[in-house]
Amino acid sequence: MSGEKSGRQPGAGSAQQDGPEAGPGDGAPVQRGDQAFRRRGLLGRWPEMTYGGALSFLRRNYSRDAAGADVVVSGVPFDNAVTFRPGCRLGPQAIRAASVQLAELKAFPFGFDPFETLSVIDWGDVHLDPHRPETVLPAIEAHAAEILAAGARMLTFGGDHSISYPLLRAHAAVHGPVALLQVDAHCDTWPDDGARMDHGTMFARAAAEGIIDVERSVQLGLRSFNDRDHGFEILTAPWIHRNGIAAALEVVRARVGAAPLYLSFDVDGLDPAFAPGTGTPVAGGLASWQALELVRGLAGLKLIGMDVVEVSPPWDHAEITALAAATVAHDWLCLLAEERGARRVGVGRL
Ligand SMILES: [Mn+2]
Repeated sequence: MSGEKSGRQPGAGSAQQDGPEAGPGDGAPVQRGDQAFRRRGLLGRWPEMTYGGALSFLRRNYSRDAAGADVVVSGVPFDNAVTFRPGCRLGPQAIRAASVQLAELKAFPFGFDPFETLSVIDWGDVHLDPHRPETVLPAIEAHAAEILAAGARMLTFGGDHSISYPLLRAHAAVHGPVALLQVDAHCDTWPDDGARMDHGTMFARAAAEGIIDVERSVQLGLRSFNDRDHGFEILTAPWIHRNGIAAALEVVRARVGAAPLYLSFDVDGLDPAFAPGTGTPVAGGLASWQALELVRGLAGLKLIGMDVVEVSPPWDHAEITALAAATVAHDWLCLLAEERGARRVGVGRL
């Protein structure tokens, strides 16, 4: 399922900056701008104005053809299931907009361009009718099933956290019960009768249905109290602050082992200082740098899918939250690029 070679990748390497640039080796004309719909092939990149152009995630091609794509990025603009402040239906657009600078240079700290080896498309947003709420979760699950059937992995932007439930159902249909790494302020395992549409209960339902293997799963960053742990390993935010991300990664690696790992990143796992743009903020959370260290430390695990949820642009300031969300997603893609042969090149003390 490797992507088609573009053959023209003047954006890679030294030609990324503005100004005169040598054409690629084959003498083809240099392309600039709006590669989200102008690029042929799924690999490589070329120069963009960071402040303009089509806002696909990381400037990848907009496409509804998952064949040949290693990863399909899509948005799920849905926030009917929130319990406090709404607005995260606008999350996918904001994450795409915040991703532009990450599409310019080689990835930090990896030292490679992930899109020389990893083919990624932006599928756009799943069309939903929030006024027929009974249709929403099945539509998300059907979307995910279609992508997974094409052999691609999914990177999905919410939307509120309830969207993880249909996504997990589709992933479990392919992989069996999956290990869940949930970064979150909240447990999201409050009582669920199987019919609720609630961003605070769906992991209790997922555990009860057996689509996640709680014995292999970790909730990380929590700072809300629940009398029941539902069998999850819970690493609270205070525990991480006292013990560090390296210790958290040891627990995660031991717990997950070789199981298929789905990463669900609720941006409210970050402290409100680092993610003000979310509907249910809780003080005392992770810093952006801790979240990035965590994601980068997942290399080598069986990474099957990721979602980033609860980014609510109306509550954001200076795109702080959207940028953090875009960056954790970008770094997860870099791990997949490493699987495909990209090699980390260190400059300076890393
Ligand atoms: Mn959550």
